Amino acid sequence: MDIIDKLESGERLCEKDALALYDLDIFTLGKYAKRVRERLWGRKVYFNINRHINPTNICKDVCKFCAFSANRKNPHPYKYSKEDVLAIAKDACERGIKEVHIVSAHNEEHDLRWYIDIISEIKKRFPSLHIKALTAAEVHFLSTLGRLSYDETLDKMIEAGVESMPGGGAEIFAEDIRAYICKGKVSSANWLKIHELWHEKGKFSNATMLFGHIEKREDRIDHMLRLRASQDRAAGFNAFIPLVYQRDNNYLKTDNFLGSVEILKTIAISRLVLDNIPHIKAYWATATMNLAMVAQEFGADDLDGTIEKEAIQSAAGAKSADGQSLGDFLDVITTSGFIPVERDSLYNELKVYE
Ligand code: V47
Repeated sequence: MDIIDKLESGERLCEKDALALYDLDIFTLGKYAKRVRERLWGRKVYFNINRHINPTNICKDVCKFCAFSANRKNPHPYKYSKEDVLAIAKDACERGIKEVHIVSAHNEEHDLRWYIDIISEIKKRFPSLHIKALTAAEVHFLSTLGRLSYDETLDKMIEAGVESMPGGGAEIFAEDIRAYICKGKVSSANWLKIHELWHEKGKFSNATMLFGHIEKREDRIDHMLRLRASQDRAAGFNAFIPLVYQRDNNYLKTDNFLGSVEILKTIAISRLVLDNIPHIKAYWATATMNLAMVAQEFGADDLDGTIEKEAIQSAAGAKSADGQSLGDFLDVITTSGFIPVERDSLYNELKVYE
């Protein structure tokens, strides 16, 4: 069966098919990705009103792509106190923000106890805030530091009030690339294992992929297929988030910087390959707002949120440091022909802006 017949029939795509999709022209590929997106979500595009909090940038690991952590190129280490984090959460809650997204560097002074205290306190004082916190990379780091199993760490997170896990730290699963760009970070197998354990506890999470650096198309497809297999084993990924590599102020040099067509193709392919993950997020902080709008026509149905403060990608050159105002966000979505839908962190619809 040729690839177009397979797309027409909706049959599950194998590795060879997925790679062949890159050879289709962008409009043919887009047509099929859009068809899936519209079957699932019509013209709706989801977002939430959230606030990112990054408590420290002091990190024991050295990921070559990271411009956020304090190092020779970023000589500005910081560490929030618990009071700092609580003040941000209070301010967010008072302004109607629904989710705090807490991710950080791997700092030995901030152990699991530190996060558990702060998260339980946020939950106690501001019960309406959904807490999305701690990537699988952090779970691995905190478990190792505290000599706990992943299972014990995840249980403590749940007890403290973490409701969902973000998708960071996945980077690219191919071991040779991973060893070069983020040596020492959680392994691909353990990243997947942590998410599967989390899902088996009835909880949801996201999955990212960092692309546009030294990886090849094959590595992106391999990454998607490992996620699809994991979702088959223990479902719980709500969204796949392809993060476009930002190249400023870091140690990962590449000549492979991607153009818009390759980015859109990758988003479209993810929609077609990941037939068991409901949402594909065009993360505007790395894709840019303009390309994120176009990506809605190529399979993406989610735009993350208004973000407010973004420290990780903006350190590497993205124009996302101050988030988006809700008004601007809604205007751009509406004028691009989509229906903005404010969602909560678990994709329940809160408000449809028709
Ligand atoms: O894992 C670091 C990425 C991630 C760069 O789950 C970079 O809803 C691009 O995971 N260029 C953390 N990306 C952020 C993250 C995330 C963001 C938004 C929503 C969700 C979610 C998760 O940031 C890291 C890493 O892959 N990152 N440096 C860079 N130079």
